[in-house]
Amino acid sequence: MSEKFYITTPIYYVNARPHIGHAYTTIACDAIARRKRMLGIDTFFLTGTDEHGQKIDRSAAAAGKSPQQFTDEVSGEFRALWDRMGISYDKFIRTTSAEHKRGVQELFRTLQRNGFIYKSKYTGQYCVFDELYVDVIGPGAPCPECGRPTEMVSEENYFFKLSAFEDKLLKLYQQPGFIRPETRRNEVASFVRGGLRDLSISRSSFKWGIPVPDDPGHVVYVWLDALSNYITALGYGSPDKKDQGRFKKYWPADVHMIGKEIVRFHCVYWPAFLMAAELPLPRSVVVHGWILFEESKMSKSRGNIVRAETIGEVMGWDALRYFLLREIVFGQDGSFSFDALVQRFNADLANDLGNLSSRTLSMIARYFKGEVPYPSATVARTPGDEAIAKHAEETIKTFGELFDDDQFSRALETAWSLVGAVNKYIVENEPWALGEKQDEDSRSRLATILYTCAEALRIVAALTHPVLPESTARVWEQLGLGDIKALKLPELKWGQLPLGTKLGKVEGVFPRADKSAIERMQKMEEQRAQAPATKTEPSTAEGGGATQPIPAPAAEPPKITIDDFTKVELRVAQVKHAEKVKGADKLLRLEVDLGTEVRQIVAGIALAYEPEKLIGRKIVIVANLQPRKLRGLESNGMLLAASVGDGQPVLAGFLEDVPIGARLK
Ligand code: ME8
Repeated sequence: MSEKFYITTPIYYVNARPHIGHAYTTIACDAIARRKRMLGIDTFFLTGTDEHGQKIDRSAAAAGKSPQQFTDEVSGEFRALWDRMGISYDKFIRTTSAEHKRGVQELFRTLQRNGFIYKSKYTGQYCVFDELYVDVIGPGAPCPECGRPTEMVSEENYFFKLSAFEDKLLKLYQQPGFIRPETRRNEVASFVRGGLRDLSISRSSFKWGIPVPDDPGHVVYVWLDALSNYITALGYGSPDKKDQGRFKKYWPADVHMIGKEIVRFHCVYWPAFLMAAELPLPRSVVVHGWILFEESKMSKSRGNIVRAETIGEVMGWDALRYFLLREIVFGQDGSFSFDALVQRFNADLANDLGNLSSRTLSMIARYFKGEVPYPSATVARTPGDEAIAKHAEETIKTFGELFDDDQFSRALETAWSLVGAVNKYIVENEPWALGEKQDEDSRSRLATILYTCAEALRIVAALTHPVLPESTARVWEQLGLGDIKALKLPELKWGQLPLGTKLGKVEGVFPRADKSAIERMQKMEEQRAQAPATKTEPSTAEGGGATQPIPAPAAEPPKITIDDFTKVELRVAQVKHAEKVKGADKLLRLEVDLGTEVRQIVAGIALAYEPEKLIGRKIVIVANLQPRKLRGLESNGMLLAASVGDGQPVLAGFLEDVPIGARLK
């Protein structure tokens, strides 16, 4: 292993508020980074936000904000959450920062200089949701990745010669450990074997991106922009010597941690860009599965999200960290439920570790005036004492091997096997009975037992600190050991607990959660789901502390009768003409055909739809709405659209063909 360690999370799209799916990747990286630091390795942990591209441009527009204002707010939320959770990142990169822009332009120039970029016309389908060029035919054809309708793009673009890298990439995948777990390798290799086409790496029909050097009519394709964060954050492209030094020191990355849906970008596009730029390749791409909630991937677009704040506020951050790393087999999908969270917390933390800690420490406080007792030199040790010491030594070894192989769940399982063994040892040895006796042999025996328990507790706390940073730091202090950060993991072995150490104040670390905890969490999430999107406070430059307010419950909408409903005349109309309304960013003037007449409607969809793309589209309108004037133009009806995310309109439509003028009932 190298003496430095560079680990990255993906940078998160700011079109969604952070949820525990995002927290999962971040927590896993945080745990790894913490362990590396404890091992004495010079570690750099990067996270940040992905803020350019058409998807973000549209989300901002739908929220009625400028892209900069919108991205400032949501990026601030991510950062504030990581700060609240105590995520130990070394740098939080934003793709809208000057250093990143400079680095991306430098990479673009390098690719150009090395002859891997040419200009050509791109005509084809594009999935805005995945920010991906897709091989499907026809307007609205579903994206093969996510199933959403794709959009036709016909632009003069810059292309990257991806096709030149097929063989080199296939060779790269042969390198053991480049893609982890192994199972993901075949998937990527077969994609590459299927043939690679050159990749369009610029867009010219919108502006929210990094301008292509010397051709500002184009912005850099958002994935080239985003992937470059891994090097720009270190200082790639900077004229500053210090930045250059940091880049030289930490690049290549040791681990790019990603979710399984973005493997292609990290294992095909990214190494190809780096090869073309003659830069070293990352040592590994580590792929995890999805957190499922209510049976499907937790995501904003499905609306099935759970916020980390809810769990942190009710159960504590360590509960969330422990649950995600213990319950989910890393690499596979795993389900989240409040019941499972509370069950796991009570069984492993409140009962097993909590009991070991409180029983051991309170007996030392009670029987030895709060000082770590000296194991007896006169009364013989039992095989039971020896077995615990041996078990602890083995745990140090196996925990490390499993953890360093990304098998967090199994690593924690081994630590809990030690916890279980010590709890059993306590029951078998009944220290409380010995505590009642005053004879020297009983005191000596008691000293050995409690020393054994305290030493095992110390080892469990040391090993699990990367997963349970807050609570193990408290256990450490209660053991009288001061700041756990001073611990050097490579030196950890049995028998180092200093004798006679004065314990800190002994108190419970994991209070048991009851049913009301589940109800509270569910209620908090229901309230959030019902409430309209709350305005979020941008965080300070240092992130820090801002919590999202818990919105008040929304009132139940009143029920209406069928007669009320039939008063609303909903009809199919076809857009004949569409144009922007001068001086109003959000408005489009539409002429729509109802079969019997052509009407003028003024609609607030200009930020989400380009007028030309609406021509010929069949939409649904409320035909009997009283006319009203908008910007001096009469609007005679209202079109129907779903309001998604932060209010982005998505027009209602039909999968089958429907005649113009048909009524909806
Ligand atoms: O993909 N379960 O950003 P993103 C597990 N900006 N992990 C989940 C998850 C879930 N339900 N939902 C999200 C992007 N994630 C790009 C990355 S990198 C150069 C650019 C995790 O915000 C998953 O790891 O949509 C995913 O890879 C990451 O969040 C970022 O998702």
